[in-house]
Amino acid sequence: SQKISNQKISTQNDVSLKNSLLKEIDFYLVTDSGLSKKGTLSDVKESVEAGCKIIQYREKDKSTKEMIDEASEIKRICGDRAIFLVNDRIDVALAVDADGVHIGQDDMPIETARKLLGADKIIGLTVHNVDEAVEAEKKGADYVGLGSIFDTSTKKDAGKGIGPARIREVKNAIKVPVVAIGGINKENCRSVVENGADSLVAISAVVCSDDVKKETREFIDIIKEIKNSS
Ligand code: 3NM
Repeated sequence: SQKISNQKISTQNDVSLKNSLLKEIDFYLVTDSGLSKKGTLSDVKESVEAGCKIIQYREKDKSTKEMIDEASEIKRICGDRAIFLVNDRIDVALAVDADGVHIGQDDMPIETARKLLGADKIIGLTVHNVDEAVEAEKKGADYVGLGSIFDTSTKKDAGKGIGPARIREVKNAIKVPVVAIGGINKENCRSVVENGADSLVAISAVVCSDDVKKETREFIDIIKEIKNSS
């Protein structure tokens, strides 16, 4: 597979390339400064060094100025090695020229986000079921985040886990990549990948550990191994 660096440039205005680029990702890191042991910047650095190819900056407790400073630092760390998305805050994504955003069902409507960001940027949308996933694809989402797969305490309003079988239902209904999120750890991630997830997010399982680099590496190895054997 081509290096992310070449593809990041050639994704411009090409939906199918964006799609194949996103499908290549195994492990997807979402930051959480509240849970992090060593801080968001350290987590991003270690995870990217371990081979993580996509970072989502998710920050709920900092000022806009602090977020812009941190986001530009994350963008620098990602460089050509990883895609850099900002959760929810289209303004922050635009301010630092991130690769795109990840938004939820109650955030800015996807059509509005697309108008502000343009065709080149990646937009991911959180969905919980087949109907929302089909709708997300129709409205131009480049990927969907499906959750919460298992129960989790990381996101207070995540609701009960929908179970990994839902991943297969959603995969069968849409063409854009499906990113699984919520309560995923190294023990239960097998069922997530076997049910067709293109990639998966683990927040607490990675940022609460003493060695983010090692945890990321292990997730990537496990996911690759399962994908290659199925
Ligand atoms: N979104 P952990 S669950 C940020 O269901 C987020 O949409 C979710 O953290 C959703 O890996 C979640 O620690 C938290 O469970 C995921």
